[in-house]
Amino acid sequence: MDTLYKMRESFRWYGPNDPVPLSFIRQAGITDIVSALHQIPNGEVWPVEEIRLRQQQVAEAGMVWSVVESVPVHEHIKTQTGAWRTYIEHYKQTLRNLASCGIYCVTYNFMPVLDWTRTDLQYTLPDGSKCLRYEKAALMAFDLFILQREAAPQDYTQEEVAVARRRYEAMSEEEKERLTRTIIAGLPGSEESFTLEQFKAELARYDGVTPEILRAHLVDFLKEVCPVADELGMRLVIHPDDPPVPLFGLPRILSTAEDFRALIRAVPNPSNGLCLCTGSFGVRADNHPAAMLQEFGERIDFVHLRSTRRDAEGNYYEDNHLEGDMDMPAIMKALLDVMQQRQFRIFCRPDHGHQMCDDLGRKTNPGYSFYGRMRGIAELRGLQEGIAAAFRKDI
Ligand code: DNO
Repeated sequence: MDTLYKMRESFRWYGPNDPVPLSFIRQAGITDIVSALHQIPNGEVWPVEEIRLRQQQVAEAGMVWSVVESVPVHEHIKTQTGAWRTYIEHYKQTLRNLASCGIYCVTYNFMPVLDWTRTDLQYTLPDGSKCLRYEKAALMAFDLFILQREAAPQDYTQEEVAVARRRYEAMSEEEKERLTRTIIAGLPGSEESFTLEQFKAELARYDGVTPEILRAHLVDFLKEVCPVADELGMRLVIHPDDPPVPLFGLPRILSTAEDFRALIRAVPNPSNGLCLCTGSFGVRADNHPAAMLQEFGERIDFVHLRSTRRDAEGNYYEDNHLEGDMDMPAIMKALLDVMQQRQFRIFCRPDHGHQMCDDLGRKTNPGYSFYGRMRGIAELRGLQEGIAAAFRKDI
């Protein structure tokens, strides 16, 4: 059994301002930390001294900072405007600095304007815990009637507009404000937050940027940074679109297995990798995370384990890690198989968790409270042990 390659269990930590202390994370049995230098503005080089300082803080708590999530890609790189070439050079330098400190796995995403998006950060479940939820009618109501995006009516069917209108009319002023904040004020890790006017201006930068154009910009970016990462022995893992559907008329380019297939066809460099976020991909019934692990396992160095539960209206909420629509045993089995084939322990973290128990009364980063994630890793670890033990002949 000892020779089995198992998950390298990690937890996200937002740095010294994170309400969850490193000591708690260690007591959850975690060995590796996923972090980022959130204090550095997007597009700037991450200085070696600051990387070392974060490493030291993590080391003092008895763990290792192994994965960066994320080095954000500046909007100008995505739109190829302004100083985008300079930002690419900065990105390369940040990679060199990280590698010189012994950090080789870097997550990023190429979602325009907004990073991940939800409409409710406090959706109460029957057991009293709270989770993150995406409600399509609320998103449409925001787009059509709060933001009043000009092109929005063309993006929806008449039936959808009617649903959104009913939803909007039923909202209190307070609910409208909360929804607006939830969508544009920036979820943890997204680094950007906007007012309604700023948000409109940011969206306008993407007028005329089709998915094909955005994809070409991603390819151009990777053709620049991957050779550097290859040489440094690094892996750049792209995080999928969350949710994996178009929002606010923005192009989406990493929502399916075919999207990643196309990306490695265009940029076959070994450093071009995938962050398999089961919860993001799993929102679409046509995505199969276990099959993606089998197909892209060689390039997956980082896995987010999370399960969503969707309904027929296009809404979903984040369920307990072993519940919801994801076939977590199949995912875990595929993960174990890939790790044995590669003889490599893949970094995995329980992604998000319910706000529960003592965390209910605390201020927490949405999705990143402590107890829910601890429940998640405990269940996932148990699942892994069970599947691993089933390979044994002596029990
Ligand atoms: C949400 C996270 C995202 C993710 C970035 C990666 O919880 O999965 O914020 O870190 O999209 O670039």
